[in-house]
Amino acid sequence: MSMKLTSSDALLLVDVQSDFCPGGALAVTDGDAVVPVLNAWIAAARQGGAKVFASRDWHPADHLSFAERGGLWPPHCVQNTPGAAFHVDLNLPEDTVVVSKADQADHEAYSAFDSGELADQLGAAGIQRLWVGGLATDYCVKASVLDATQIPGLDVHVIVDAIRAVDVTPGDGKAALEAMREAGAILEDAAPA
Ligand code: VGL
Ligand code: ZN
Repeated sequence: MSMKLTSSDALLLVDVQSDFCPGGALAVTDGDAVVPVLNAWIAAARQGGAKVFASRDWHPADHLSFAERGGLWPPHCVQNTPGAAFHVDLNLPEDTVVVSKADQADHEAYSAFDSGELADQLGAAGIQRLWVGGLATDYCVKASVLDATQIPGLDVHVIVDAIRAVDVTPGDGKAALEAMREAGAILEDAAPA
């Protein structure tokens, strides 16, 4: 089955940043494998007049999630560093709306909906279906998808072959998929048209 996008669709690319890809500070196994899949969805979005949103983890150098402050993670996605850049092969359209998150030192935000701006923008654009892919399945994709399922009238589709998990504990990615499905998200296997 293939999927046509229209102007009431939006694509949300979650944190497709160098630090989450092989060679990066917080590399997700096979993280860069999402890029060609998402490029096909971006092409379909452009063709159908769908909006493209790209979230980015955008931490100050002293973010509370970093190990030196007792957090879970090595320093990653520090604002204005190469590791925080979107993957070079991701074909972001010029009119992509960039959603920065977790940009305050003392606040963690895994969800692209944390500030409330993204939900407002989807509402203002009359978006009825949201297609989500990116990194990582068990953190920012999951948190963003769970928030999206709370928005009335929005159908949320997770592009299963366009996400990869950190899997701090084996099985985390699988459990995240199940949690997203239980929250009402549709786990989508279709290719874009
Ligand atoms: C993420 C861990 C730490 C993510 C962000 O984008 O999934 N994971 N910060
Ligand atoms: Zn982070």
